[in-house]
Amino acid sequence: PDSERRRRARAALHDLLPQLSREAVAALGAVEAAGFLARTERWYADAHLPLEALYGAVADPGGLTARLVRAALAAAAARPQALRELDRRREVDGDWFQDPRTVGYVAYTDRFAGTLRGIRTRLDHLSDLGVRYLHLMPLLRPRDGENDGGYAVADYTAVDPRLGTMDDLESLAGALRERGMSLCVDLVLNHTAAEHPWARGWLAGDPRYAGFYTAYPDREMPDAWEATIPDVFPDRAPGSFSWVPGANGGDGGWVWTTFWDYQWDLDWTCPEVFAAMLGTVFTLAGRGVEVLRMDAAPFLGKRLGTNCQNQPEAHDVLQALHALTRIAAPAVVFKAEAIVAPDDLVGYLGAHDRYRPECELAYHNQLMVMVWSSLATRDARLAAHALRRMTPAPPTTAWATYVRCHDDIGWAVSDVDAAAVGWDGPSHRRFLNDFFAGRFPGSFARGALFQEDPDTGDARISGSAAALCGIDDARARHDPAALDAGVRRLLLAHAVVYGWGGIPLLYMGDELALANDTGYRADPERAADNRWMHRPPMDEAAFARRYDPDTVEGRVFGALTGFAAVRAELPALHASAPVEVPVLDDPAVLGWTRRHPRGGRFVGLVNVSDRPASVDAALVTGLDTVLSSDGPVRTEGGRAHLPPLSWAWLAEP
Ligand code: OTU
Repeated sequence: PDSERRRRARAALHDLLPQLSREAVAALGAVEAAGFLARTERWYADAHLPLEALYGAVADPGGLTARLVRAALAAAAARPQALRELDRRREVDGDWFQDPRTVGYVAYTDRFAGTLRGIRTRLDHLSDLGVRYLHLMPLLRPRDGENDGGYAVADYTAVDPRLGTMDDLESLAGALRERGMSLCVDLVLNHTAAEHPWARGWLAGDPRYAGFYTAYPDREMPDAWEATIPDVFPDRAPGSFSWVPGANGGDGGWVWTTFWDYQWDLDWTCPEVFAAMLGTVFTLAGRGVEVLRMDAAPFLGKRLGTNCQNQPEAHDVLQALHALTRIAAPAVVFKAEAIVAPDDLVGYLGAHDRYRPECELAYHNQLMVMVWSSLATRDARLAAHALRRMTPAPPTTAWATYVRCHDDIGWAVSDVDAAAVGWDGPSHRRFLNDFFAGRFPGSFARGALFQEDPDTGDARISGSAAALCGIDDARARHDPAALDAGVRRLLLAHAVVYGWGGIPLLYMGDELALANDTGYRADPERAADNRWMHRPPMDEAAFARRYDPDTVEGRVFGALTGFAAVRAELPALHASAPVEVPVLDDPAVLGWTRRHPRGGRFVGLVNVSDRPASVDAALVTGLDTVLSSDGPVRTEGGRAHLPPLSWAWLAEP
C-alpha cells in the first residue's frame, strides 16, 4: 500500500540526511544548506515514490534517489547568484504564475526578432501587452535539414547557432528578469533527433547509452504495439516505428518513432535516460529558464494494449523530475504540453494523486477547442456543458489558456459531451474540419486540413487565428461588415482566454491579426507541413500600425492591451479561485463565474452568435461592467442584454 511505500521513503531519507547535510554545508555554506535540506525533506518522497514505481525493478530506488538528490545539490551549488536571489523571491511570491498580472506571449525567436539578441528590441512591445512570461519556441540546436520546427533536438547544451549562443540565452533571461518577465523554453523529452549524441552512441553500442532507445529486430512487437496506438502524423509518418539499418548491433531494427522518423523516442524505462534528462533540466535552469514546457508529455509511458498516452508512467516521470527540480532550483515551474481529452488533462496538474504535485501549468486545450466550436456553430451549449463538468484545476496550479498556438487544432470533443447537447461527436468533429477548412457553405474561415487520415476520416486544422475568425476572408472580399465580425470573433475569443483565470498565452501575430502565411511553401524543409501557415514572420508594416486605432492591427492591439490592464486589477482572476460555468437559457451565451476570497465575484459573458442575446439579470446583479465590447451591460425587463458577437466582464465593485 501507498502508506507503506511512503514510510520506506521516509526511512531512506532519514538514512541519507546526515551525510547529505555535511555535503550540503560544504557545497553551499550553512545558510543556503539549510534551505536546500528543507527542500530535500519536503520533496524527497515525491521523487522517491515515482522513481521506485518506474525503476524499482531494475535499480535500488534509495540509491537512485540519493544519486539524483546529489545531482540536485551540484545544480544548486552551480546556480548563479542572481538565480539564487530569484529562488528566494519565489519562496515569497510562488504564486506569480497564478497572478492575474501574468500574461504570456509565445514566439519563434527568428520570426519575432531574428535572434536572441534581437528580442531585446521587442521588450517594449511585450511590456505594452502586459507580458510577464515569454515562451520562445524550440531554440536548442536541432538536427540539420527538416527538424519539426526545432522539436528534433541534436544538442540540449547548445542554442541553435542561427539564433545565438547559450550565453545569449542566459543574458536574455537576465534582461527579461529585470523587466519582471519569466522565460519559458521547451524541454523535448519524449524524443531526440536521430543525430543526437545519445542516439549515435546507442547505435554504436556505447555502453553509456545502452537502453536509451528501443529497437525490435522484426515486425512482431511493432505490430503488436501499433494495433492500439493511433497515428500522430498519419499522412507523412504513419505508424510508430521506423526501420534503422544500423540498429541492433548492426542487423537493423525497428526504432520507436512516435512522431517523424528522425525523432527517436527515448526509452523512459531506462533510469539513465531519466538521469540524463534531469541533467538537461538543470542546465537550462542554470541559465535562467524559469518555465519548462514539457513537450509531448502524454507519450512518455508506453503500455502494450493501450494508446500509449497518459499512462501512469508518464505521470511518474513528470512527478519525479518536478520534485528533484524543486530541490535544485525552486524558482523553476513546469508546464505540461498534453493536448489530450478533457478527462485526461487535469491529471497533469497533479489532480489524480492528492499526495504528489506534478506540473504547475498545463495547456487548456479544452477551452481552446470549445471557443472555436462555439464560434463555428454560433451556439455555446457544448462549450458550457464540457467546461462545466471538467475536474477543477488544483488550487496551487494554473491553466495556460490560449486561442491559437503553433500546432494544428485537434478536435478534443468528447462523444459524451456532444451527446449531452444532442449532437453526434464524430459528425460534429467532421463539421468543425469542414467549417474551418472553409468547405462548409457560408463558412467565414480560411484554414486548411492537417494530417487528413484517409482510413479514419480524421483530420485537424491549420490556420492563423485571424484566418479562422473570418478576417482573411473579409479582407479578400473587401467586406467591411464581415471584417468587423471577424475582428469581433478574434477579440471575443481572447476575452474568454484572458478572463478565464490562469496565464493567457498570446501567440505572436495574433495581436496584429496576422493572416495565413504562404511563404513556407517555397521552403522544401517546410512545404509539406502546413502548420507553417500559422507561424508567420513578424509583419513589420502591420507592427507599425499597432497604435493606429483606425486599423485592424490597432483595434486588436489596443483591445488586448486593455484586456491585460483590466485583468491585472481583478483578484477574482487569480488562478486559485475556482471557475464555474452556470446553466444559461440562451444557447448563444457562454458565461463563467469566479469568486476569490479577497476579490469578490467575477462574471464573464460572451455572445457567440450574430443575433442579440440575453441572460437572466440576476446573474450580474450588483456587478459593474469592467470590460466589454459595447459599453456597460444593459439590463432591462429582468434580462442582461448582449449584442451580437459581444463580450463583457463584470465584477463586484
Ligand atoms: C508537440 O505536439 C509539438 O507541439 C509539435 O510541434 C511537435 O511536432 C510534436 O510535439 C513533436 O515534438 O502531436 O500535433 O498531446 O499533441 O505533443 C502535435 C501532445 C502533437 C501532442 C503534442 C504534439
